[in-house]
Amino acid sequence: MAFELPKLDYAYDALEPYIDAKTMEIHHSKHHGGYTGKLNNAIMGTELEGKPIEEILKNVSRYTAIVRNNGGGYYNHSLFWKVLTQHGGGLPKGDLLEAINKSFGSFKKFKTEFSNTAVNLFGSGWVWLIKSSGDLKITSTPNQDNPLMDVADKKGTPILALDVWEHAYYLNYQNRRSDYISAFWNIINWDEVARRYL
Ligand code: MN3
Repeated sequence: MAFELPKLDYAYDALEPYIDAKTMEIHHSKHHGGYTGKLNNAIMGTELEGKPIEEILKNVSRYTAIVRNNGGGYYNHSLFWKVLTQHGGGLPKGDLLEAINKSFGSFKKFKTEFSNTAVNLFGSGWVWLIKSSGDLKITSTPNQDNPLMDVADKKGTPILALDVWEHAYYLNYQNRRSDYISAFWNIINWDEVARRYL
């Protein structure tokens, strides 16, 4: 079974005005579609064909840069679309909010630390909220790396992701990455993040 580009749960224009339809269309169909196709081509006929993506990422240091970059790209975007919704924003609830308060002091402090990590990430990469040995942590990765990879500095299970590649925001925000990061907080699907936290 080859990996498939997942369908979005919403229309390309659903996240406007925070993320514009054209950016969503290119990002999903071309960028995510590209990673998916290249991953499939790279593993076709190899021992990796048919393995779950998490399994491939866990041992990614053993494989080629093509598998690392496109396997990460496939996984990262699949998660990113899921943690966004037009009905998003506000505060997380229940156990997740409690865990955030415990790990970061308050939701406000968490938001500041996550946003600063995203603003200050040099070049292309991702910012993550991860579950790691019973705790919540914020981390970033370069390129299409992620915290599931054996090469990651901080490892854990990603429950929230933010794509800070320029292709994620440049059409609408140009060089204003911090405006894109502020907009992100209005479209976070906290129910989905909470589901992944449990
Ligand atoms: Mn991207």
